[in-house]
Amino acid sequence: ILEESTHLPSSTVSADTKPLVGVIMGSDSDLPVISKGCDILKQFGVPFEVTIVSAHRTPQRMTRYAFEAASRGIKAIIAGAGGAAHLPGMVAAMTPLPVIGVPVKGSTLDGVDSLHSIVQMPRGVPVATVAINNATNAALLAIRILGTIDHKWQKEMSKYMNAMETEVLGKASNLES
Ligand code: RP5
Repeated sequence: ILEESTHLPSSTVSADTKPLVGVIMGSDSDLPVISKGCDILKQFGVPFEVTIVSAHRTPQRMTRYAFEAASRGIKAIIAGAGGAAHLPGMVAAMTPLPVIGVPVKGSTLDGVDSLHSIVQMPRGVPVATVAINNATNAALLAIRILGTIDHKWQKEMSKYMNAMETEVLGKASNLES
């Protein structure tokens, strides 16, 4: 059901590797933001798929995607959308998988519209919402979720955190010298 598009970053899924993370976005205009999350997934070597699924323009495709994701082996879904950002919430309503919402900043309301649309879910239907435009954190959270079922992702996350700490300590010592 996933269409490949030349406008999307290449997926790290080969014929014999099942994607563990599904990355979807409401429009190709979200791609500059969402591709940052794809970069992290690639960096960690997480098999993922990426495509466009619009809550408003392709509602049947969204429904099919949400209902089929778990049975296809997807463990977490990252959903980015802007404006009336209904995609993450609607997908969460139709799958038992964890859904991570990325509010994408549009041209008029600084992304607060997207943030509120995604974070203000009704009781019973959670969406883990990251900061506006922060697809990097969405990917890191997805990898932490994978770490609960496969220890290798926890080890990779620890390496990433150590490298981050080393980088900051290096900057601090440069500043102090
Ligand atoms: C949302 O509407 C998309 O996620 C996008 O952020 C926003 C605007 O879409 P385009 O008009 O740029 O395609 O559904």
